[in-house]
This record gives sequence, C-alpha cells and structure tokens, in this order.
Amino acid sequence: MRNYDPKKIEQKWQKYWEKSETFKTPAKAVRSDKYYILPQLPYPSGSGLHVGHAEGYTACDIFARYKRMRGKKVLQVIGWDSFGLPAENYAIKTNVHPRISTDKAVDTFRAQIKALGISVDWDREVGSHNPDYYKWTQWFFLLFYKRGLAYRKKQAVNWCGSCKTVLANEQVTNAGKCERCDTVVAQREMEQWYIKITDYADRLIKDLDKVDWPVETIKRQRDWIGRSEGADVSFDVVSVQNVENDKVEQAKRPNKRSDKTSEAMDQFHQARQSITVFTTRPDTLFGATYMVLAPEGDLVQKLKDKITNWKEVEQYINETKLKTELDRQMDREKTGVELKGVKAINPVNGKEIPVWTADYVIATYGTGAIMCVPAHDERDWEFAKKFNLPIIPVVKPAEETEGVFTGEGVANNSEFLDGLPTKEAIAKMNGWLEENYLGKRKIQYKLRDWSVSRQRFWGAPIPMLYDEKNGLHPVPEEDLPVLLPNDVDFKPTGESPLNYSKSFNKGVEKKYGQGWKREPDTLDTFMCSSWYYFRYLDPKNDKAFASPEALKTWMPVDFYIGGPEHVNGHLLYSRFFTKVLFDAGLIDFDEPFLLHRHQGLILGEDNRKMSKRWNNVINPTDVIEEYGADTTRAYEMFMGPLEADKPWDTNGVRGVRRFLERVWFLADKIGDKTPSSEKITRLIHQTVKKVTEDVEALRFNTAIAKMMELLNELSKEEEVSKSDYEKLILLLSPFAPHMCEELWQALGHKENLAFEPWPVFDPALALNKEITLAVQVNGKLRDTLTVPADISEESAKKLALQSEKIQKWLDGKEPKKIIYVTGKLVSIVT
Ligand code: ANZ
Repeated sequence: MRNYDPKKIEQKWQKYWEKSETFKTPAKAVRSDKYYILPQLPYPSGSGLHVGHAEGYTACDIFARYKRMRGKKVLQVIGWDSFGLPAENYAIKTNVHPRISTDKAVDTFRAQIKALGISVDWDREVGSHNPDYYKWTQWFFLLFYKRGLAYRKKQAVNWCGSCKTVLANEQVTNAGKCERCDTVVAQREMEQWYIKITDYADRLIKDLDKVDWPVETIKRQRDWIGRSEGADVSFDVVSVQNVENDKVEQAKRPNKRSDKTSEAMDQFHQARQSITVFTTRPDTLFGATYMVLAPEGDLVQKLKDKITNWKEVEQYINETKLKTELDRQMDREKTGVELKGVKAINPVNGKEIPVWTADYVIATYGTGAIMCVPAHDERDWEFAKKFNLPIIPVVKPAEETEGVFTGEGVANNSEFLDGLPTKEAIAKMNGWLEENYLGKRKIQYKLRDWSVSRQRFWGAPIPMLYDEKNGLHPVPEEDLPVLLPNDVDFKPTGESPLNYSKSFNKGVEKKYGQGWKREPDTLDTFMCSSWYYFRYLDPKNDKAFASPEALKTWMPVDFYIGGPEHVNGHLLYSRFFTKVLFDAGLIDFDEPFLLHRHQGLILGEDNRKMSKRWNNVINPTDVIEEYGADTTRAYEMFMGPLEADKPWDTNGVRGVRRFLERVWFLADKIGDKTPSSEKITRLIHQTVKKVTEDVEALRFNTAIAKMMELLNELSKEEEVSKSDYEKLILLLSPFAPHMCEELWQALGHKENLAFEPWPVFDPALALNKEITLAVQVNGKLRDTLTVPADISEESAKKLALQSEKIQKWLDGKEPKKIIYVTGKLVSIVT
C-alpha cells in the first residue's frame, strides 16, 4: 500500500460525493422506509465550528451512513439559525452589517462541515435569515394569531439593559442574568407579543409519554411546565371596622349547592371582595393563620381604599418592582408589610386572620395570593417566625418532628378532617369547599406564555399592522414576507430600530389605509428555530412551509441530536408548533422528535470547559488539517460515551490516527489462498454483531474498541482474507468514510460503498465457544472450569486461582509453579 495521505483522499472523496450527488435525498421514499436524522440547527458564529459541533454532526452522520447501508432512505440536512441576538451583537462589535457577517460565517461553517465529510443533502440547506424562510416564520405567527394563540399584553417583562431588549423566561439564567451577555435582568412594565403556549401545557406534559428522550430531559421539561394539582379557595376580605357586621353577613352565605352553576356564589364573593388563593394543600386550611398578596399584583391595589397604612405599603411595592422574580424566590430573609385596616376570614372556621403583602408571593403564579400555613410550609414558617404570626399544626407526621413539617401525615386540629390521612383529607376538603361554594379543584401550571417580540433589528418582522386608532390587523398572507429593511441603524437603543426605517413603512398607508403602520418589533429567534425541520422537507416550496406529501413521507424526525441546554426552550416550542399544526389539520402526528439524545460537552485538555479565557480551545479545522477528517471523526466518537462530558486528549487523537493507518496497511496482507481460521471467523462475526448493536444504541466508542480488537488479531495473522478485510472496511466506513471509500475502490469495487449492504453476522458463529479446563493441585484433579475457547494463558491461570475449591486445597500456601496446557489444563504446584 502506498502511504496513508488523508488530505488527498478526503478531498478526492468529498469532491466525488458532491459531483455524483451521492447524498441527495432519495425521491421515492415512504414513511415506512425513510429515516430522518436531524442535527440541531447551529447558530453560525463568527468564530467558526467548534469540536462540540463536530461531535454532534459526526454522531448523526455515522447514523445516517449506517442507516443507508441498512437500506433506509435517509434525510439529513444542515441549515442555519442565522437570525438573532448573537449575530447582531457580533455585528455591532465588528461594525459590519449582520447580513454580511452572517453570510460569511455561514460560508465558513458550510466549508468546515464539508471538510468533516458529513453526508448531508446540501440542496436542502436553509437559513432562517433568508426571506424565503422567514416568510414562513411570519406565516406561523399569523397561524397562531388566527387561532387565538398570539396576543399583546402589558405586564412586567424581563429586560436586558445591555442587549436593550425583552427576554423570554427561558432566556434568563438561574442566576437571573441574560443568557447571552450575563447582565442582571431587570423587570419592566411593557406591552409585548405573547404566544399562548400555556393552552397546551397539559398536552405538552401528557405527550412526553410518546417520546424516547433521556429520562432526565423529560423530567426537566415536565418540571418546567410544572403541573400542580390543588384548589382555588375564596377568602372574604373585610374592613376591620366591619368585622362584626361581616360575620353576621357571612351567615347569609348561599347554602349548599342547589344547582349546577356557582353563579350565586360568584356574585356573593364579588360583593364581598373575596380573594381567591391557589393551594396544593387544602387539607391544611384550619392551619391558615394569615394571608399574603403579591405586592406587584392588582389585588393589593383593589384594597387601597380600605388600607390604612397605604404609604408604607406603596413603598414596599416600589421596592419589590426593582427585584427580579428569581431574586425574590431565593432563600433570603423574608420581608413584608401588613395591610392594616383589612382582615380576611378563614372560610373553614370563620376566624379573622391578618392580610400581608410580601415579595415571596408572585403575581403571575396561581392567583397571586396565598393562604399561609406556617406549620406546614417553609416559607410561611420563616415569615411567621419573623413577624410573630400564629402557627397552628394541623398535620401530624408519622414520627414527631421539630419545626415545620411539609410532608404528608394525618389531619388534626381540623374538625371534620381529623384522623384522615393527607390524601383523603385533601379529597374531603375539596368536596366540602365545592359544596359550600368556597372553592374549586384546580390544576395549575408554572409555564407562562412565551414572550416573542424583540426591540431589535436582526429578526423576522412581526407581520402585523396598526390602523389609525391603534387597532390590530394581520398582514394578509399574500403580502408575506414582510421584508427586513436595509436602511436601519441596527445599534440597540431600546426602541425598535425598524421604527426609523423609511423603506419599512414606505407605501404602508397607500396599501392599507391612512394612518396605518407596521409593527416595528421583530420575532425572537426561537420562533425561527421551532419549525426548521419542516422546511428541510421542502425548502423551495413557495406555496406552503412544506407540502402535505413531504410532511407525510418524512415526518416525524426519527433521530434528533442536540445539546442539553435547549430542553425548556427550543424543544418545548417545537413540540408546541407541531401540536398547533396538528390541531389545524395540517399534519397527522403531534410530536416532532421521536428519539432524542444529547451529546456531552467536550472539555479542554485541562479538563475545563473550552474557552478563550483558558486558552484551551481546540479548533476542529486544525485537527482535520493535521490528522485528517477521518481521524477527527473517529477520535471524537472514541473519546467516551456520546452523552458524557469528556476532555480532549491529543495522545488519543494520535492513537486513533495510528489505528486508521494500521487498518490501511493491513491491506498489504490480503491473500485469498487459505481460508480464515475458526478463531478469526468467530471474531469477525462477533465484531459485526457488536458494532451493529453498538451503533444502533449510539455506543460509538465501544464499537470502535471492538474494531481495534479485531484489527489486533488480524494483524497477528500471516495472511488476511479479502472478505474478512472488506467486512472491517464496511463496519468502519460510517466512522472513517473517506479512507474506507478509498480502500473499497482499491479492492476493485466499481460502486462506492455508501449504499453497500451492511455486513451480517451468524448468531451461532458469533457465540463465544466454551471449553472445559481441568485444574490440578499437586497433580490431583480438584476442579473444572467452563471458559471461553480463546481464553488467554493469563486469564486461565487467574481464574483457576480464584476458584473457591482450589483456594481450599491451596490452604493459604503460595503456588511455586503454575503450568498451562492450552485449552486443557491448569496445573498448580505448591
Ligand atoms: C397553602 C399551603 C400549605 C401550601 C402547605 C403549601 C403547603 P406548587 O406546588 O409550586 O404549585 N403558592 C401559590 N401561589 C403562589 C404564588 N403566586 N407565589 C408564591 N407561592 C404561591 O406550589 C403551590 C403552593 O405554593 C401553594 O400551596 C401555595 O402555598 C404557594 F402546607 O397553600 B400552598
């Protein structure tokens, strides 16, 4: 064999694949024989591809190449998440228009991915910043609008003062910072566009049963949606001077439910200024000793006339507005102000309890008001301790505990609930509340509606119009796309830059009416990335986001790889988009990604996260340059389990390169005169079995390890049969496709190997044959062992010594000599 020259080989095959359109998506596929493989849409950053991208794309590509060899019709495409803040921030930093810098970054990414030999259909590439793409992002927005799922609302929003834009909850880190620039996020009252994802909360939880995703991912998404079963309970709130009168009036409460509606009760509560709380523990109502209203909500405002210390309350409200929600939920010293002049009546016993406002209650969750049970809720406990409020235990734990008890137990101090275990007590209290018009069972979600409008330039314009009276109108579908103008100063000011574009508003009045103008905000980039996998199916269609036939053939996605950081954003939004399409009758499935796995993080050689700061960044292009794409691919897969975080190791890269070279030069040993030994034949079948099973289960590292073992054994042989060697090449080809194509051709094949059938194994031959070994101590047979036929001398001796029977006969004595007779006997002399 001539020298192994990856650069030459790799360029040759990449050109060949491109020219002969090897990886063009097969035209005639049906749902039963297609396989849709999806690498997560990358954001094309100016700094190019990193090793983490290469890891995900290689994993997908191995799967894609493997599935083709198994006869599947494969769809694999890559596109660009090219709108959004990072591109815009980069453009601002470098003072180059985002369109120019984005297109340049895309060119670099594309070239780098091609250099890795990823087998995608480049005819289907899409970029979310292109008008023929974002036309359909806008169409999706209109679909939501028409279905009552897009609305404007004024409320407190997350505001990043540095990026000068609103952020979705999913874009704020656990530390309350902007995920892009690390600035502490503030709250601002603003009117914004929202998508009503909460309408789908229930289905988004339930349908998680339909997908094969990592358990932890499913749990994280379920927790984020946050389903709580509980009850709404009404508490009357009265002025202090009226307490006596009100108590009398309370007796006139409508009696038991006599008809199916609760109208009478609603009227009663309205007249009485009742406040409804959401609780997951209605069984603790007898222990509710005070009530708290969220400072920023309107409940406190409604009581303003009755509150006698309004100045103090107002000051507290203003202080709260400066804090982020997260800050408020952190375990800090509790603060709050009592609303003097009002009291609430605990509905179960008519007791008068104080009403407070405190920032640990959030206006947007539940009803924005809570009943406080300090004996059984930690935050209430801390609060009650600090402000000296009464604590009444109403749930008895199985074992006496000190302090607050938040678990389940048996009700006590609770009249008609006494003696009931928590679950039954909850059910009984719920029944009682409903019968007495005092409450209703309720399911509550943590998920909020998704804020999608951004006061930035680099995004899809929201396709809405305002008339002269500020009335809203959707842009007619035939007028899409609403083009992103070019005459814009894109530097952020906090106001939508599109407001100042002449071309953006030009002709709007003439076309739509006097005084009409366009919505100047743009869509959050996650709107673009929530549906890209549909566009890959039919990227040039200008009549629909994808044709019904393409949708029917290719969806749902069979295998999706992405990082674990998008669980509560992108993955959730994509599922929502899919469900809306399903409800609109446009598709026949309601989950987009059947099988989903995450790739792990590749760390620097120093075991730290790769970062310019640590000077430990490995650039895949450098690795390709020095060792070749096949080595880069195979090394990244050999590093460890796909989903594990693992450090880079240059020695490991060299090791994999040596492995490939040894496979290359093994071709020199091909000879077809002697048939393979039984041992080699068995190992071949075992390797085919193991690699097949490992690839199916994405255990790429152990698949490579098995091929290395096979190589070692074949290398010991004088001669290797052509057919054995070809099997190794076929197995290795998804990992190191260029080299394997070259070898395949050198072996005399006319067709390239991308569609060559995957090797099959004979299960009987793949079985490791077993033999029986006799074990003697001082010449006498003392035990027999069943071992693999190809057991090594070392293992045979070790096993013999470990045998309990033999240990007994040795009786603690050190063996002087151990003799092994291959396949027959271990003889120990003491
Ligand atoms: C009384 C009670 C007694 C509660 C008890 C808990 C334990 P999850 O499970 O997260 O849904 N809560 C309700 N609305 C709130 C708001 N806007 N801000 C802060 N806290 C709020 O939690 C529901 C529980 O969180 C509710 O049940 C309420 O406290 C509190 F032994 O009511 B509970």
